[in-house]
Formats: sequence, C-alpha cells, structure tokens
Amino acid sequence: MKAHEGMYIDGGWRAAAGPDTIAVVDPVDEQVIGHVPAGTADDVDAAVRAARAAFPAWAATPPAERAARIAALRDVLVDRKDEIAETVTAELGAPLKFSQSVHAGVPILVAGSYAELAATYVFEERVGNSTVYAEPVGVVGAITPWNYPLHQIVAKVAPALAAGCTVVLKPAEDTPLVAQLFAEAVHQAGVPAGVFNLVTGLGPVAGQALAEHPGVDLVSFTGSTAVGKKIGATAGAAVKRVALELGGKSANVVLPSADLAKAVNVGVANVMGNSGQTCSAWTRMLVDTGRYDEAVELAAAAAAKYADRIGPLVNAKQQARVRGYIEKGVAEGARLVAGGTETPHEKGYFVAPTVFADVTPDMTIAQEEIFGPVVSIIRYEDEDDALRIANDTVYGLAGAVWAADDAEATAFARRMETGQVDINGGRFNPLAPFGGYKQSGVGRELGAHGLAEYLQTKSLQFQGK
Ligand code: TXE
Repeated sequence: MKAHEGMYIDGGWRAAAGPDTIAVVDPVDEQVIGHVPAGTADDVDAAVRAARAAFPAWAATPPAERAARIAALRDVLVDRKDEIAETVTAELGAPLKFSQSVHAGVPILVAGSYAELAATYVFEERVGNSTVYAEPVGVVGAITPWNYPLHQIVAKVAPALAAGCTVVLKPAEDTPLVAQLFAEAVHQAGVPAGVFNLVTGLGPVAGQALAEHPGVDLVSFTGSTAVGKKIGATAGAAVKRVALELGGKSANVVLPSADLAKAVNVGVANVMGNSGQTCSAWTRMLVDTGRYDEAVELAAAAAAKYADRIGPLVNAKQQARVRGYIEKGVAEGARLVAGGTETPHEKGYFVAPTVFADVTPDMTIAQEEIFGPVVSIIRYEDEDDALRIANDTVYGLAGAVWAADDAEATAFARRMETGQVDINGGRFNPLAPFGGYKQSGVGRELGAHGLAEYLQTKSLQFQGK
C-alpha cells in the first residue's frame, strides 16, 4: 500500500520531526502493509502554526468559495472511490463491498452535504437593532478513530472548513493510510496551504499534544469514553471548546405490534455490519416476553448467515477485548445461542457473529460497549419496562424502535434518552444531527447542527432600527 513518509503540513508533505514510525497491519492476514511517521509534539506544533497562519484568510474567504473547495473535495473522493475502498479494506479488514458502499460512499454524501450547507448557511442575521454573526471558532484539533476511518475525518473536516476554521487532524494509528489519501484529496481540491494539516501518530503522544496545544481553539474528538473524558477535562481547564462523540449501548426496541422477523433480521445485520465496530450499533435487542423465544431463534439463524461474510476486528487488542466480553457474558449466566470465542480462521483478528439470550439489564454485556459482533437479547414485560431497560445505561447515542406504524414507534422514541433513533428501520440521512445524550458525548455531527459546532456568535448593537 502507498504510504507517505512525512506529514501533510502547510500545503505539502514535510519530513517528520522524529525518526519513529508506526507499522500498519492488515487485520485479515496480520501482514505489515506500510509504515507512517509517528508524530511528536514538534510535528503537532508545526501543524498548529500552519493552521493559525492560514486562519485569517480562510475565515475571510466568502462562504461560496469555501463551498466550491468542499464541492471539489467531494468530486476527488468520487474519482478516487475505488482507491479509498481498497485502502480501508487493507487497513481495517472490512469486506470490499462494504468498504465501497459505506466507507467510501458515506463520506461522499457528507462532503456533498457540507458543500451545499456552506453555500446556504445563514452566517449573518439581523435581529431587531442588532446584527448577529456566526464566525469560525479558529483552529480545530480533530482526533479520529479507526472504525469508520474516512467518515470520521470528513464528518469533522468538512463542517470545519465550511465554517471557516482551519484544521489539524490526528487520525487513528490503526488506519492512517486513508487519512493520507484524504490529505492528497484536499490538496487536489485546491484547498489553500495550511487550511488542512495532517499529523499521524500515537494517541498518548501526538493526540495528547494536539488536545493540549494552546494554539488549538476547539478539540473535536471521536473515540473511547475514557480518552474523551480526559480530553474534556483538559479542554475544560483551558476554557476551550470541545466536541466529544463517544461510546454507545443502543437499544433496538421491538414493540409487540412490530413485524418480528424484519426487526430481528435488520437488527442483527445492524450489529454485524463493520463487525460490530460501530458506536451507534443496536447491541441490545429488547423483545416482549410473548415473542422472546421466537426472536432468539430468528436472531441465532440470522447471525449464522454472517459466519463466513464478516470481516475481522481492527487489531489483536480489540479481538481480545471482545472475546473477554463474550467470556464474561457466559460467566454471568447469559445463554450463548450463536458464535462464541472460537473462529475457523487460522489468522486474522476474527470474532464469530455472536448472539446471547437470557441477558438481564444488569449484566456487563448489557451495560458496557463491546465493539464487536455481539447481540444481547433482553426480555421485557410491557412498554414501561422496555423504556426503563432502554434508558438503563450511562450511554445515549442511538437506537431503534419497531412497531406496526411509525406513529406508535415515534411516541416511544420520544421517551428514549438518546440522540438518534431509527424508526422501523430508518435510513441514513447526512443532514440529520448525530450525537449523544448522557455519557455518549457533547455536541453533534452532520447537517447544520454539525456546522454550528465550529461557529461562535458575535452580535453588534446599533442605535438605529
Ligand atoms: O480508542 P481510543 P481505542 C471505543 C470502543 C473501543 C474502545 C477502545 O468501545 O473498544 O473505544 O478503542 C486517540 N489523547 N471506541 O483504544 O484510544 C487515538 O490515537 C489524545 C468508540 O482505539 O479512544 C485515536 O486517534 N488522543 C469509538 C482516537 O483517540 C488520544 C470509536 C481513538 O482512540 C489519546 C473507537 C490521548 N491520551 C473506539 N489516546 C466511537 N465513538 O465511534 C488515544 N487517542
């Protein structure tokens, strides 16, 4: 795989400050496919300086011109779609078809939506005797995870550029190659030097240096709750803006009136996609006592179909972590009806599609984010019981409700403590805000709400009307 030896800073590829590199590994066969530089605080500092220097001119660039650059970026992502899909498949292990449709396809939709929003957003408004301006926050430090490597980047960089901010990106160390490809795309799109900068490196080194850098005005982080809390505390101490998109433990609530087979099959598919490495995955399936046994049978059969279709997890650490949760589920008395800790693969970080029945809300597998292909089926007595269970975690990122009609599902969804709910299956909307209630995070991504994260408000008061 193609890999750059340097950092993309101030419009070009520069030598890294230190000699260390990070090996990129294909999770399917465990082979090293490339090396990228391991950035240090010096690289981060150079990138932040470039972003600061570029900020005044980019902030003053008319929104229509910023929109044109984002539209050009979207077009490059379209042109290089196959290359993007192949790169994500190589470093994340996702099946190529999934990489094409989701890992390469979704960022194109998101970039397209911000090209439009940059052109149409109201950055200036008259309110009585005042004019209210939405101004860019400044330099953004973006720290992204590996699970949807390009989507997570575009969901931060596109709205930041639309707002008039400049960016330093520190992508996940497991998936830096698609981040380098993205930097090439930004360059091809004619985004001015310094507006976007890339520093590859380890979280506790380059990531932490970026989060703590006094030249960064806003830190936008997606990743684990543990690191998110730390970044939130650092930003709070510096009175710095912060956006956090963290873990989830979303409920898939199958109401008694729902089409059970559809709800269960789509529900299992939702968790198996990307091998369960999705923060919004519907990992807890809630089914009424009357149809519980039927749901368990359907789910076990649905999971079995994924046995030879599912990709591996991203690395050995995640594989061990997910297997640890499976062992814990068994130890705490849940009933394994599909999958488990064994896989037929001799190499690679695979985990079998796994379904647990007889899960109770207090079990570890019903409370903690597993981040693997594991569904926990929980029974409920009535709707109030279902709501209590659905809301009984520290998280509140996403969820699903199934019922005979959308109105019934909507009434239930309105009572859920969560940021996004799919009604009777739903469908991805790049304009719909995404983000967490409770410990799933602070702030929203996507759409106009996602753009607003990168803006601050100024009002001028006039004497006249
Ligand atoms: O995350 P980390 P990991 C959850 C999921 C998963 C768990 C661990 O449950 O099992 O987190 O994954 C950077 N200062 N999610 O260990 O470490 C790191 O380099 C600054 C949910 O991979 O949080 C990477 O770029 N940055 C999630 C990013 O943080 C630091 C997606 C995420 O890595 C840092 C991924 C530090 N001290 C994992 N330490 C979601 N919400 O979608 C690490 N990083």
